[in-house]
Parts: sequence; C-alpha cells; structure tokens
Amino acid sequence: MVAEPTRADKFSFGLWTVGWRAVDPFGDATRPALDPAEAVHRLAELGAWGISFHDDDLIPFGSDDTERARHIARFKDALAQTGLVVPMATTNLFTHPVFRDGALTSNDRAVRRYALRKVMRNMDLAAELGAETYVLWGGREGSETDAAKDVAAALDRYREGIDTLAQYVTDRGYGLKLALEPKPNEPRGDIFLPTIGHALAFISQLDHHEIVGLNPEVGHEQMAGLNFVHGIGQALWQGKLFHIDLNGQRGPRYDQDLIFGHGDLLSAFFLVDLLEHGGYTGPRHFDYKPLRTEDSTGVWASAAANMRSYLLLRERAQAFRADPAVQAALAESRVPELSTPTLAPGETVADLLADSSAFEEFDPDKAAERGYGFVTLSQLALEHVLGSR
Ligand SMILES: [Mn+2]
Repeated sequence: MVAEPTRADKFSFGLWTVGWRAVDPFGDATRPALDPAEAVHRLAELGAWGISFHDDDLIPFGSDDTERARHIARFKDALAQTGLVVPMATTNLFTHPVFRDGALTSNDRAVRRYALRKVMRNMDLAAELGAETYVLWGGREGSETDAAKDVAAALDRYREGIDTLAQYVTDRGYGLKLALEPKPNEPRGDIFLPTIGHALAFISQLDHHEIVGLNPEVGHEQMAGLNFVHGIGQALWQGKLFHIDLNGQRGPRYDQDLIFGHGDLLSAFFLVDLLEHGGYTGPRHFDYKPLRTEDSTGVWASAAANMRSYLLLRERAQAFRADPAVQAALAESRVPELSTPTLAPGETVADLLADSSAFEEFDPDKAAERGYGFVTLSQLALEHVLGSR
C-alpha cells in the first residue's frame, strides 16, 4: 500500500507546469489559461507542499504596479488558505523578444543590464514569499552559430551576472541561494553551461561560489546522453545539489518534460534511491509538461502521477535496500569496499612504495579471475522495480 503524498514528502511544482497551455512550435494552445490561485488550491488538495514560479507566470509581463500588486495579493491569499509554501522562484529571461540573443550573455549590453534588474525585482518577491532557492536557467544564453559569440567574453559576462546577483542577495540580507540549471540545447542551438559538469566548473570561478549551486533536471542531462544519477551523485559530492527538477525523457531528442518515471524508469529508480539515501533534503520539485493531448482533468491526473511515481519508487528503493539478498549481492560485488580508502590511515607514498604486496608480489592475473557479480545486483534491482520481490 503506497502512502498518499503528504507535506512531509516536500513535493513541489512549477506554476508553469500545470499551467502550461500546450502551445508548441507546431500548434496552438489546447487548454485555457489556469488561474495561479486555482493552481495553488488544486496542488494543495493533491498533497503537494510547495509551488514555484517565474515572475511572468504570476504577474503577466508588462503589468503596471497596481496590477502587479493585485496578482501578488491573490497568490498570497491562496498560499495562506492552503498552507502551500514557495520554496523556489525564478525569472523568465526567454519569452520576450528582447531576450532573443540571451539575457546575461546577450551581445547587447543594455539587454544584460535590463535582465539583471528583472531578476533582482523578482528576487525581492522571492525573499518576501520565503523562498530559499533562486533558480537561473539560461535558456537563451547561447547561439546557433559559432560566429555569433566570443565564448570567453560570454563566460566573463555570465560570471559577472551571477556574481552581481549573488552580491545583491548578500547585500539585501536575503537567505536565498542561487541554483544554475544546465541544459545542452533548446531553445538555443547550443546553450552555455550545457551539463552539470560544465556548471560545476563554472561555479568554481565565481567570487560568490559558496551560495551558488545547481538545479539539475532529469531530461536535460539525458538530452545530452548523460547518466543523470552520476551527475546528481557528483553534485551531492560537491555539496552543490541545491534543488532538483524531476521529470521524464526518452533519450537524446527534444525536451520532452514527461511525468517523472515515464522516461528511463530504471534511472528514475536509482535516482530516488540516491536522493533518499544520499543526504538530499531539499524539495522534490517537478518540472514537467502535462501531455498536449490532455484536458484539465488530465492535467491534475498528471500532477498526481508525478508524486505517485516518486512514492512508488521510494517504496521500491526501500525494499531493495532492506532485502537480505540485495545486501548479500552488494557484499559479493564488493560495493561497500569502495568506501575503504585506498591508502591505510597514515600511510605515505613511501610506505606504498615499500609495500611489496601491492606490486612486486601482487598477481594481476589472479586478481583478474574473479567477476564482480553486477548482473545479479542489477537483476535484483529490476525485480524490485517490477514488484516481483
Ligand atoms: Mn525540460
């Protein structure tokens, strides 16, 4: 019996997910606009804990101050009525044509200055609503032709932009941490900071690197053909998994934003296992798109499906870890042995060189004879996912 979602599960959704009207490059909207206040109420009824938003999701672009205040007040009322929280907010730096060549890395300096101000304005609202994380997805930061961009200059401006925003957060005393979201392409032909690895390396170059981490998305790494579980493993290892976007993707193609678990199911299983047992305590945030085929009934069914998929996989991961056959297989595969340091406590390079058992007497042919038993382990995982154990 799988538990129903509760606030303790920390499930959150982007306002733009359930609110997606299903406009795609080939077709018009298939669904009416969703009132943000209704989104808050429906998600709360389904057992969600949080909601996130881009500035323009909540306050239509171009609203005057009076309209802006009205939209914010209605949203705050809905939050107060339901108890839903705002763990994260972000900025739309991609829809308006002014961002056609990017925002923080646009060749046009005036656009870069405007983009910084647009982010800062929404950071004020994020802090007011109690958000802990501010996400920056640079969807338009990139190019279609290598003639268009001086990459070193673009990275200089990207670094300047992120450091300026981090300085703003610090000066204002906001508790916000910044989380960069990598993506390899779409909408730009090639996007800067395309993968978790690129973004981690970029963060190491920032003055304010301590408050800047990552918001990796399942589908974005899989679009690049990469192993998302390994990427998340490294982000956790470097203390940089500030937030996560859960969804589904089937291989390197356009950004599908499927329901979590509806893409690479085994990867989703190992991801949940890692998040639940690897020390991640942040939001379980869904960034997906309800299928364009669906009406509003299907939208809410898809929101519930994301949470149920996660809970089912969490239950399966717990059963996998508790299974004595799995524990025996892990030991047989020497998985725990990888946690033993290669050098003994206090052992020096000289000690290693003096240890004839490590080299002179070591028999590589003998050591090569034994298999690792990973097939058994992998099959046990599959059987747990399929519910046969
Ligand atoms: Mn996506």
